[in-house]
Amino acid sequence: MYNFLILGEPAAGKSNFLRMLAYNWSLKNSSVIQTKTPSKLLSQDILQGYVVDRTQESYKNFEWCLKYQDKVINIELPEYNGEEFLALAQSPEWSKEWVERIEDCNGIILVISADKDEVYDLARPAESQVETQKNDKTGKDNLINNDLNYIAFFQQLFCLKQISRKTKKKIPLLIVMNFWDKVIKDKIDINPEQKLKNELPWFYEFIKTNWDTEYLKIFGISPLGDHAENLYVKSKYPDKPLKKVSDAKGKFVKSLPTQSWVVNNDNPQEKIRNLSLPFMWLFEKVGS
Ligand SMILES: Nc1nc2c(ncn2[C@@H]2O[C@H](COP(=O)(O)OP(=O)(O)OP(=O)(O)O)[C@@H](O)[C@H]2O)c(=O)[nH]1
Ligand SMILES: [Mg+2]
Repeated sequence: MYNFLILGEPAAGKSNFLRMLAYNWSLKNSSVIQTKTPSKLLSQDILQGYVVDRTQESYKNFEWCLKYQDKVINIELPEYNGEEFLALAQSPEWSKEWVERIEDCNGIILVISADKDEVYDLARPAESQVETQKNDKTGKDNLINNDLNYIAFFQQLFCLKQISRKTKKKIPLLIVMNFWDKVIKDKIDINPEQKLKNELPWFYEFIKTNWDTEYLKIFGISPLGDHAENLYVKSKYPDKPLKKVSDAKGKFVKSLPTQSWVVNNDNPQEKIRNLSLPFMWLFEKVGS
């Protein structure tokens, strides 16, 4: 059994990513097949074209039984509200539970919004999603604090996992830059690694210097795909949806298997319609 930790701030898109994985892994021609899925993660809402709402529940682990290249892989992945991660990153004192979670984990998935300015708009109650306004950036302070939060978190993790410059442990760290559909729509010519460097420059340098490069991988992902921005949480779906909103929902549902995609650093414009790709890397690293 592998214990993977999924880390991400509130509204980083963890839950929708997990739901789309659960859906993709239920498809016959998927590279990764699940033999048992946590039922909570097989979301009816997604199948009907609704986004999964922000998580209210506290930390809970879910066990997935998977098959990849004829090998059985059982993994545990948690679901929780991202506030918990934020609180952890901002506090030097970790609860016993979190210390154990860190000690037990064999791999880490860090979900980061590739669209920082708007992430806090998404974090607001979904009503305001109709017109996603740009944050009137209150200086660069946010960014700096953000960097320090991530660095502080990984510093603690290094202590708990006994990682030092001399004794680097080989724990795979997968960083996914989420909402890549927005990056492509904005025609920003950048790859996921450069994006991470732009968003979190101190953290980027920190992690590049201190993590074993063989065990670090950065992808861009769009679990909800090209229609994401016009999809709604079920309870917030407008009574009289605009045409683009009802169209998006219809198109999303009609070809659900091809909605999610991933990009790599070599060719960040090419949408690879295989959401398993980051996990395949993780499975290979964790088994090696
Ligand atoms: N553009 C785009 N937006 C997305 C995508 N996936 C999720 N979102 C948006 O991001 C919001 C937050 O996603 P969640 O999956 O709830 O985020 P989370 O990390 O689970 O948040 P917490 O549960 O609060 O920790 C959603 O309401 C969607 O509006 C995507 O692939 N593309
Ligand atoms: Mg969530």
